[in-house]
Amino acid sequence: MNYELPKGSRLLNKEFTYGVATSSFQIEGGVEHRLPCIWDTFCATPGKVKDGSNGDLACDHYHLWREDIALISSLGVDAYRLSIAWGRVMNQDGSLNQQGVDFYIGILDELKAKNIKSFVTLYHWDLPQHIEDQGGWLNRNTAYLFQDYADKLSKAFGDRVYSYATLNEPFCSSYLGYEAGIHAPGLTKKAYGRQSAHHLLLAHGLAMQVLQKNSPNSMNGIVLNFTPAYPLTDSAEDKRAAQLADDYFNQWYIKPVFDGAYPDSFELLADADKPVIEPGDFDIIKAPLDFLGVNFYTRTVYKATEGRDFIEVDMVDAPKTDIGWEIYPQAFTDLLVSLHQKYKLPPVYITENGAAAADQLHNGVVDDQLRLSYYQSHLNAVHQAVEQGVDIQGYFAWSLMDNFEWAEGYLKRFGIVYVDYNSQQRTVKNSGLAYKNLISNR
Ligand code: GBH
Repeated sequence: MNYELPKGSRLLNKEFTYGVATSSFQIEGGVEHRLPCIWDTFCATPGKVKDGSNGDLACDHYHLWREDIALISSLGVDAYRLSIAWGRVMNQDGSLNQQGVDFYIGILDELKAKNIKSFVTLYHWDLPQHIEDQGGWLNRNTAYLFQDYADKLSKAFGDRVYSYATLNEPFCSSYLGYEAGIHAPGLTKKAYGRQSAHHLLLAHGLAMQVLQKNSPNSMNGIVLNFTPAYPLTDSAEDKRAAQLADDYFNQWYIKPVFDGAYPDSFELLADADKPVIEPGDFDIIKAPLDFLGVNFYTRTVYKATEGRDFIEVDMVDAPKTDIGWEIYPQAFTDLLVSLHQKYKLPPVYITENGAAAADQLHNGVVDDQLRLSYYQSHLNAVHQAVEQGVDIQGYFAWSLMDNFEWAEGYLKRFGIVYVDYNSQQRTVKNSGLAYKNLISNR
């Protein structure tokens, strides 16, 4: 089993970084050793998470982290992307929780000992509940609390971290959390989505200031997700619909970071939906980055419709993963090339890419053909973007192992390693064995 790439591809270069990714709430468990967060509350609200599950145990990584790092090391990867649970390292009074800090220091030191680069994300959606109780990301002060957290933690970590990302996917935190209600905290108001997005972006800029000061030798940036928008037909109406959707879901989060402005279609917002923006905010938000993390899974197709800017079209006959997302690798290449054309990008890392599949363990083997072919076609798509001039330096598989898939609970599996949730046994899937071969054959 192996993934094939064209001879001479940059993706076969030893300098190209291969990694695996996880996030705190999705794998750690160890809930009694941290503050409650908005996802604990959301999970406890009936009807929000499909299987009624929660993150109390998850993959029990809180206790199994040494074994998990040995597993990561056995895959031969160059890097591991993890996130920090804010409420594990900070107390409610804003002081550091040394026990939580030591938990992550243990991980960072073990990674270093195994020669694995640490890519640390400071916020992957698990906002401490007491901060949500003060308005969460609707409260401007949360951006300053985040800066303070980033400041204290990066001082405590010293020079252990190879790369910091401020936020993972502010689109998900703001739109899914405060506007569509699919994620915690489950609010549903357009004005909330837009205001929380602005405060998240501000939090990113404020955190960049302290990271660049406290940790000048680490590579600091942000991780954004993109779901490229395609028009159903070539009609001017459908093209406009796709363009507006692209602005709303994608460019909204990257344009402020690189250009210090929202897309022009910001002006289409009703006044009541426009976020409060203070003078100087964009100067903070557009802090220079050492890298941009790009997460990609799928595309969405849109058409024009009466009375709305756009409406999503379900591509009924298209190939899809087990979570219903269309498999369309060309969108990955097109996305990377278009970002490169639109913005003055720093080096790009693909910080997440992967597929959900209905995996089964048979005699110690998980033959995940769908995921194997997904990774093959998407590695090719990254190669194509490199060929077209995009400076892509690395690629992380989402995810190291099956884990808590947010509103889908444990029903959807994204790992290249299978997790038996009864025994907590891990089994490398065939997609993971192929990844290991690709990396070692470079
Ligand atoms: C990532 O989010 C997360 O960072 C990670 O924690 C998560 O486990 C992983 O993806 C898998 O979900 O929702 O049908 O409209 C990705 C979030 C996925 C949001 C694609 C937009 C568009 C398809 N994005 N989604 S749909």
